[in-house]
Amino acid sequence: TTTSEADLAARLPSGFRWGVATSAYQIEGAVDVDGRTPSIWDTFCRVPGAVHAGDHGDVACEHYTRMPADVALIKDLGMDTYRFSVSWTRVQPHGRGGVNPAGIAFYDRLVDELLAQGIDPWVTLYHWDLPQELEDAGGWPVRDTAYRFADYSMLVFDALSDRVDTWTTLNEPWCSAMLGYAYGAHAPGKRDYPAAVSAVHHLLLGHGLATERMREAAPRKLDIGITLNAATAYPASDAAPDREAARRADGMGARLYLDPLVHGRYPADVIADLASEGISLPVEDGDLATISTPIDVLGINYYFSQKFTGYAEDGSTVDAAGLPVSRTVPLDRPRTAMDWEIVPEGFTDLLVRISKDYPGLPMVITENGSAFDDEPDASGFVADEGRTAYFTSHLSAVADAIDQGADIRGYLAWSLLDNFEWAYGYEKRFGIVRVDYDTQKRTPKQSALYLRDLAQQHRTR
Ligand code: PNW
Repeated sequence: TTTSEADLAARLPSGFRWGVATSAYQIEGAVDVDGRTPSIWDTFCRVPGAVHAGDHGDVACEHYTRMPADVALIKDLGMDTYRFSVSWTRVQPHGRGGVNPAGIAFYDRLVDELLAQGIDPWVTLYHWDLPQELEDAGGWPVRDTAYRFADYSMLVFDALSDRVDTWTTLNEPWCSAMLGYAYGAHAPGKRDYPAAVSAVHHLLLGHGLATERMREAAPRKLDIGITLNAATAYPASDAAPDREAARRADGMGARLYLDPLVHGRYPADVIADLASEGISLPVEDGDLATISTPIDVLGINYYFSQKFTGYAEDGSTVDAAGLPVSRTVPLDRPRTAMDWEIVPEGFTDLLVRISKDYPGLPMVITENGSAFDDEPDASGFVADEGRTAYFTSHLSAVADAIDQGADIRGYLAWSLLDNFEWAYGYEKRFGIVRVDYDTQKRTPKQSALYLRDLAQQHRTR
């Protein structure tokens, strides 16, 4: 209702940013035009069984050609910020060498279009689409990829930093490293845990190298940072094995990234856990100083939290390999279409915890949202009650965190459009705008109108 919208809007600080987010491979299509070459996602989508229904990003939302209308849509929805990612292989088709003028031209036009509509562009340099040629040379498990990323970042920075104020190096390095190299769920589909741990370090090193160089070259005061996906890991009980399982999950999911970024050291307990499995991080002299180059903004992507137990079904606390058990148990909450439990207080707990353990770092929610299976009516409108309620509860959770001292500067909904949801293909819909993939017609859902009203209430409160 209008009253609760006004109440919620009133709880958010002045200057709070409202926006929407997307990523290149999920929406652009046009994968073989203007010199773009394949990324690891183009390749992965061709692996039988890798992606739901054999879906791929060849066409996606045709954003590459429909960009001006999509920017007009963002404007119509009253959003002041648009976070998008740059496709590495459009800008630098071989993952090394000079800029591809036809490729960077798209982002040049996008930035101009956004500015003409009064929308702040927010660039994410890497949202998972590594050039296939760099994967063939070893990918993120090899150190050279970090240097290649920094070089690529500077090509984009040199082209757009005259007009773009806010920069994110990496989106969710946990997903790149673990889903990509350990669990095989994302490109490049590897299942090699030690390689994934090396990937973590080289992703963070790439972030640090790029951040140092962008800072050095910044033409004015810019906001540079990284985006992490994180969650609260709750122990299933006070029993030591459950608390230990939650500690391990939090270590691998959050502290392995936050500690080196903010404190310049990897967490000792996580290092020890990895060592017990015979795994080490390939750290060289000076790396941690580079990785902890100060950032201006920490992006947080939040979707769900989980509860962990250290007991197997049979009650034992070690697995067949002699390693401690760690598995999730349900919190018994309603779930989204992703089967992710809806846990708004996990969002509050996460944000308050980060603000206490890593003080002085402004945060922006760079993604938050949900997939639901709602059908459109005959006109294409989707009355997405579940997604709207998800936004309400999670924005309330953000307001709760702010009340408890967290410095949160804005909220970007995931996502502007229904899009290519990675291994789930087009089956899962996160958009606040419905996309009819037969006609490419865009229709704002109820949740989009809700966010528009909320942002409006906030501006005029
Ligand atoms: C994020 N997990 O991915 C990405 O940044 C988006 O591109 C994506 O569309 C969105 O969330 C929805 O999935 C995640 O398994 C993928 O915890 C997986 C996880 C978290 C985030």
